[in-house]
Amino acid sequence: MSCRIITCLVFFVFIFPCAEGQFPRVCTSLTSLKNKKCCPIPKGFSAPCGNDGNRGTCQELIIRDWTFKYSHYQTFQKKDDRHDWPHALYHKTCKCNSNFAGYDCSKCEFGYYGKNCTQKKTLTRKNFLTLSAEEKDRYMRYINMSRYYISDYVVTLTPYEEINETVMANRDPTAFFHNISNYDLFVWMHYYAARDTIKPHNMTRADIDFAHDGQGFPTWHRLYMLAWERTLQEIGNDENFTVPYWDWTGNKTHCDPAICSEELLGVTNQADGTVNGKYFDNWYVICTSEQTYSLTKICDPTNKEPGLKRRTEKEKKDKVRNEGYTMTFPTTEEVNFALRFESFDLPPYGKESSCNFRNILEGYASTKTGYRFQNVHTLHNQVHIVLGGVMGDVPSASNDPIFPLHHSFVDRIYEKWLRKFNKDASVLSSYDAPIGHNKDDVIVPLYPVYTHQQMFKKSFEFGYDYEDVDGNGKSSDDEKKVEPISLGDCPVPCSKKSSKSSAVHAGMRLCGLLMSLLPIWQLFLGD
Ligand SMILES: [Cu+2]
Repeated sequence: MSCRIITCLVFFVFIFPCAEGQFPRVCTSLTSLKNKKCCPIPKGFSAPCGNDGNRGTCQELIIRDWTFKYSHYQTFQKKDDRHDWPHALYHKTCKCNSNFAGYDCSKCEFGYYGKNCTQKKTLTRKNFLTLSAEEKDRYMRYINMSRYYISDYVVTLTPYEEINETVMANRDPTAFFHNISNYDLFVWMHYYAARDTIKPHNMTRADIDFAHDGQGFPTWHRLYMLAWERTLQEIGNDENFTVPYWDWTGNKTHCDPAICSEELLGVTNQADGTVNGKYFDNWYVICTSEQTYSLTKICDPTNKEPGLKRRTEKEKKDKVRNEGYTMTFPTTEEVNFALRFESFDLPPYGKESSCNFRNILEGYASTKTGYRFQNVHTLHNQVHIVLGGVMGDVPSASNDPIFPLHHSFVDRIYEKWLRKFNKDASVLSSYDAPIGHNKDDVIVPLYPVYTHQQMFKKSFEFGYDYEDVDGNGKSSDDEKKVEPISLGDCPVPCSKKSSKSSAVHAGMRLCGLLMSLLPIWQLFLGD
């Protein structure tokens, strides 16, 4: 049955107008690129950006000046296409009014609906395990459909410099842009953000990642998940659909059989690691580590490898024995440990930082001590490693449809933190985080453009909520222990309560001094 549906879909390739992505196809004509303008006329309107309907105007694209001096990672500025994205191709884009959104202002901002985008709705992301059989299947059905619906975004493997030279010589650039299915677009965007620096001169640098290993990890993935969810809503013609979350804390070494079943996310064959199931007969992967290993060119998403793999139980045991990895899923206690940290992130705002929420959640700092040590992989990272296969390789991880379920749960933890501590984007560093991760940096390569700052807001702002998380970030899986609770080996933040006692004042000053020395101390402890 599933095979018949798939075969049928293969013969009917749909052109479907959805997804946030690389570049809108409509903006890759010679005229558009020559004018450095991406201001399309939406369907049903007669002016760019739907200006005749007061939806938006074509304006100068103002993003943070990518040539400014960052305190870290300066050496590769101007040498990686992503630094100037999307400004390398477009200087003018649509700026949408009120709740209108999208590259041509034909859509609504996240959370808004209706013809005039005035209807606000809050959808609930639910626990995958508590969904009805029909709802569970719906997720897989939409994911599967998204493999066969061609996006109205296109991707390019050509350096922007070459595109611009072609355009200046009045030659048609359309051959540089490739159609891609909606699912593959999301796989490719994750790869694109996470890949190593390639250009120019075939130089590579592995420690550049626009989505991971830094302050922007939660915000990058929040936008990515919202865009992916929106795409699935459009494909399913189901505006109430939400991506469920997979609470992996209830699992030990295997993915829960209620999720990883024949009917849903597939069963791992213990002989060779291949994933089998109703939706996996024709599964394929793109941009795998083997394909991107040489690092000399951008991955070609049309190069498809059949099948999907996850780590077998034997491979898990070998990894424990040979490399000392923990091959069990993280526990509720570990999640709650991360949620004790009021500091969102600390210098150097990359994977070396200690004693902060972001790096413990991402999984580079210990869930026991709070400190970063090499080869420590916890929470988010640990789940990727235990699952293995493409999930174990950051750039190609989204090839596994379990990725959105995992990241929906990671986003739920981020949301609990936002509600618990009630912080705004002023806690984000503007200059000292890795490139692509600073407060005003653009979230590469999701288009239209959003910054990390814009994604540092509670989920209600984007029209969604999590089942069983209240307005203060509390949920049934919170720790029951009463204060004081341990922050591992990390210093306890200084008390903010004022006191007239001079001894208390002196203590607070000393505490403040020690806290300010923490980043320096971390540099010694890090690698
Ligand atoms: Cu990721």
